[in-house]
Amino acid sequence: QRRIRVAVVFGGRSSEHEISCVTAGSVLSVIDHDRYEVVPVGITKSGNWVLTSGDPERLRLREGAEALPTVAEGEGRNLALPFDSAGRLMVVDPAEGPSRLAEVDAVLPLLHGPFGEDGTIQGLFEMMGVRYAGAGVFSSAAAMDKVFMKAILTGNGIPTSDYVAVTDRRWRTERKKVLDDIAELGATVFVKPARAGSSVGISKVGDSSDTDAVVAAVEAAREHDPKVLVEAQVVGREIECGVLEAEDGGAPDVSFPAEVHVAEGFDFYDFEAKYLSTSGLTIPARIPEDVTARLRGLAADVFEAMGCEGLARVDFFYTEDGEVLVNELNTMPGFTPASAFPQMWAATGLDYAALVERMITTALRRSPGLR
Ligand code: G1L
Repeated sequence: QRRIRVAVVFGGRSSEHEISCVTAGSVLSVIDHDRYEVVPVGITKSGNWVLTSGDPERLRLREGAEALPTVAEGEGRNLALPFDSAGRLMVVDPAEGPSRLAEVDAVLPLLHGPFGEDGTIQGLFEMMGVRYAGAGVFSSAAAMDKVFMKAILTGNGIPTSDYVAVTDRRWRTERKKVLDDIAELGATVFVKPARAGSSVGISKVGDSSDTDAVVAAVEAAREHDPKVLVEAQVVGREIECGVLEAEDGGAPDVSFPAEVHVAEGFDFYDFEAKYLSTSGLTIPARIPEDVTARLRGLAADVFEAMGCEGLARVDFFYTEDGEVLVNELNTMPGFTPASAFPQMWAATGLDYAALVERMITTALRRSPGLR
């Protein structure tokens, strides 16, 4: 009997191509090869799909290495994406024919940003009728769009900071009203592109009634996205929880919370500090028990309100007055063994290999189509 076939899709056109490759290396090194046949599918920086090497050694980040691992152009055979007679999309290795890749049992999409975690590749998998790990089309897209995310949270009574959505149309035709609304958010506001994956295009405005400063910040965000979110500042500790879809159809499982310590004076982390060091995390977070319970309950609420599947990381602010607000939802959290999500689950009793196994089994259990 053949092994369960799992495609690991990584690389991609985003600026985080390399971290995706390093993550794939970590995942590939713990997958149980007796149970699973891995089909490593790399996406090059220019968007070509290639059947690549699944050797975790090649994808590992080496001490003192000059270059980070990538999916190089021409390093594997190009894959074709044709439709079969039933109208399903397939992934085909032209050298072998459709036999091998058309029958993938599950996909682990390890891709960041646009065309990765925004619901687009999830749509491709839905069309292929293939099971995949993580959030579906709608949840992925809604989590990527900070404006839709806010609407869903507030609509479900989940606490989050006050905000103003600045669509392109409102910015062109009712700018005065928009600026008035922004000034009502309080003195300090954050201005962000609604759908940017990373921290680009974000600015902090210290005086929200300073029209010139707000206009400059909105225009800076609009360089990245015609839709902009302006949020009231929240001063508080940053606490996050990992959430996993239940294995028994029950309420989602939530990890112990972690506190993230943002180093003073460092606005931008280097690759190493951001992805491969656990130094900025305290797990479990040193917060009162009742706050931990509240956070874990809210993390599960966010997961369900957003219709998440598989996994998610929910980030909170915990203020001096004991208030808890949802800051962000990440449907594809950092996933090397050193990342917060695997670290939180390790502290909760699920090690990295078990976590990867769980992502596969959750994907395999899923029915394609409407769920
Ligand atoms: F497939 C999983 F397990 F659901 C999954 C998918 C993607 C877990 C974690 C991630 N994360 C990433 O792919 C990334 C953080 C490396 C994007 Cl750059």
